[in-house]
Amino acid sequence: MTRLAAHPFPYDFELATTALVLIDLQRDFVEPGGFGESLGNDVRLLQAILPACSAVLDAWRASGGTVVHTREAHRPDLSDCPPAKRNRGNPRLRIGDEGPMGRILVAGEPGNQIVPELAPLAGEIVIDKPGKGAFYATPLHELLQDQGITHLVFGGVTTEVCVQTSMREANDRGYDCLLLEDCTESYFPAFKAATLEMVRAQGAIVGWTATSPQLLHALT
Ligand code: TIU
Repeated sequence: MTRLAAHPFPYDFELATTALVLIDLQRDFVEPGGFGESLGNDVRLLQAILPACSAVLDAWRASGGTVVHTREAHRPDLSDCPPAKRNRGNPRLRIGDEGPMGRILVAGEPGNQIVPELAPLAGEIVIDKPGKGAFYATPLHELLQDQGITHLVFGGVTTEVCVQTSMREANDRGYDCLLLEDCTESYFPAFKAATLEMVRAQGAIVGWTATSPQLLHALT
């Protein structure tokens, strides 16, 4: 058993029953010309977490732990993209439109690939998800159940959108969830701070938070 001095109280986990879940660390959100920028965001803020994510991914792999990568991705015919999602707001480019990195948020396009430094290895779980949550309309829960996974350690982007949604979905499915504070980022720093607070409030109502150095120390 491994124990992290997490907030709001220690987080205990066994590596064999814990998966590292990296949410949507794809070019669409962290590079110029993708979905994130099309919504009017400064994507540079998100790039700062990539080294910490990389260190955690390397250490988790070296420990032999289960790794899950997700991508927010739609089918090329957009049959899994509700019009309400595509038509929301007034972005420069909408989902499915052709951008500098290919069609926005469409599976298989260059912008939809996970950033090279975090690219999935053969054997790792890769989930293309049409929603903000990683469990909605995906086989993730069944895949984790098959492997006996009970605990999930989260990183990825953005904190208050796809990460928090996925953590809440996981929490309702009975997983003990930890969010790595320095492996997640938002386009809005205040939203990240608020999300960390609300996740761990009320006795870890959604889950725990800790830092990547704490996890790295525990793994080595
Ligand atoms: N816009 C925003 O902050 N996020 C998303 O649309 N998707 C994810 O968080 N992956």
